[in-house]
Amino acid sequence: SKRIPLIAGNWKMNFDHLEATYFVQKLVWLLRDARFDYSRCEIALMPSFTSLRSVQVLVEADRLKIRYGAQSVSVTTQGAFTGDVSADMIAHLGCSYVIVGHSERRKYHPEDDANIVDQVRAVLAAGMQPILCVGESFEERRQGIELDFAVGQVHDVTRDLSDEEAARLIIAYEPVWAIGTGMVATPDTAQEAAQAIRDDLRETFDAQVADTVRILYGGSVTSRNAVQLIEEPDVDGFLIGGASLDADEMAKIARLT
Ligand code: G2H
Repeated sequence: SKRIPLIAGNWKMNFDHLEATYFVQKLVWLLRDARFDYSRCEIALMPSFTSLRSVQVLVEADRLKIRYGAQSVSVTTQGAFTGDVSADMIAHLGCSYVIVGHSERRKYHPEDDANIVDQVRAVLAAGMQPILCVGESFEERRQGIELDFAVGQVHDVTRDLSDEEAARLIIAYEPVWAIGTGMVATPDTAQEAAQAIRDDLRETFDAQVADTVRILYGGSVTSRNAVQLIEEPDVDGFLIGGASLDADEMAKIARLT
């Protein structure tokens, strides 16, 4: 593929800052031991807000080639919003990415389409790349409308973006039925959705945008099932939850690219 793959670990609400720094050191050691070539693929970790500063200090002190980001962001820039964290605060911690619209956020927090569009804009304005999560539930798949649904979720966000903004998007196709369930999508299913999303980008933007945007697969990815998934032409990497809590798994998956 013309795109550099991205292997991103979504730690969700796991690891305090000490565990986070220990993990990063272990992962880097494993990759060094395997003589991993960082030009082959990008590796990113998404810790909790409370770990970001520790990860930044470690990455900068040791000049590590690991990237990192946050799991959500406020849609406002500053002010009386108790408990929220702004895009600039995240960017100033050296973050490259912010996950936006993960299905767990859509479910447990009132994150609707309008809010998700605003988060994407906030992340872009702060100079980072949003990892926009989309994907159908089992119900939509049962009705046979899964592709329209996932493409529609992407379209809700992209329709207001310029070509330059859209080119900086990363999209994660994460069917809700595959998240944390052990029911991974087949390579065909992942490719079909990624291709439908890319086709829609091609219709909405310059062809170059569609060729640039990385589309990840997420949902019960492990080093075993990743072998086949990464072969698909429109799957440009993974957003990994459970398996990203295991440094050996992350190193193995990165080495498949
Ligand atoms: C999907 C994924 C990471 P898991 O949420 O975003 O988690 O790999 O545990 O299914």
